[in-house]
Amino acid sequence: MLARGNHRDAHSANRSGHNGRMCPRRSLPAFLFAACAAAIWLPAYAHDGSPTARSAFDPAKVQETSFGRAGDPRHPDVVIEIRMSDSMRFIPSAVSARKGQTVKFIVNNDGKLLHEMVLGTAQELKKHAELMRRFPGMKHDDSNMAHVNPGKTGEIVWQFTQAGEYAFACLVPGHFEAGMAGTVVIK
Ligand SMILES: [Cu+2]
Repeated sequence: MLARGNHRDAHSANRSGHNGRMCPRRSLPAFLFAACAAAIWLPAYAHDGSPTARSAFDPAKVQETSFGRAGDPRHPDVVIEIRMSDSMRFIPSAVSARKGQTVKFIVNNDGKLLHEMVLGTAQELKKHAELMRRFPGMKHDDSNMAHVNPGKTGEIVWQFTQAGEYAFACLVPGHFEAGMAGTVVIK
């Protein structure tokens, strides 16, 4: 385990005491759904959602989910580069890693449209996509996703704590439906 005091000290030195985008609502268990619902019903959710705050990893606030948890960006075991394009595909669309590994996904947007990579279980992603269809303007953000503007690069650092087959998708309305999805196999 990390020495929490040391971590916090390093943290505040780097970030001038900004406590990042951590939001109490993240502690809800069904967090994919919760993040979306919170964004719809509680507009204040987006108040601290600056993209740079994503780097504020705090092990004390990491939530275990059915497909793992946010990983420490300073200690990835594997780096996987993923490209997104307006052909509504991820390249590669199938990736794998081993149980327990922290994977840093470097996500490039080669297109002219906004794309995003959202990690989850196939079932959760489907539910989330349905919400995005019903509320196209809604904001959603969490450590299992990266919204990437055209020509830019984003990242997700995720620790897969259990073996299984997981998924990722672009949930910009219409994109998932057009086939913009992939799989992550954890052995
Ligand atoms: Cu997309």
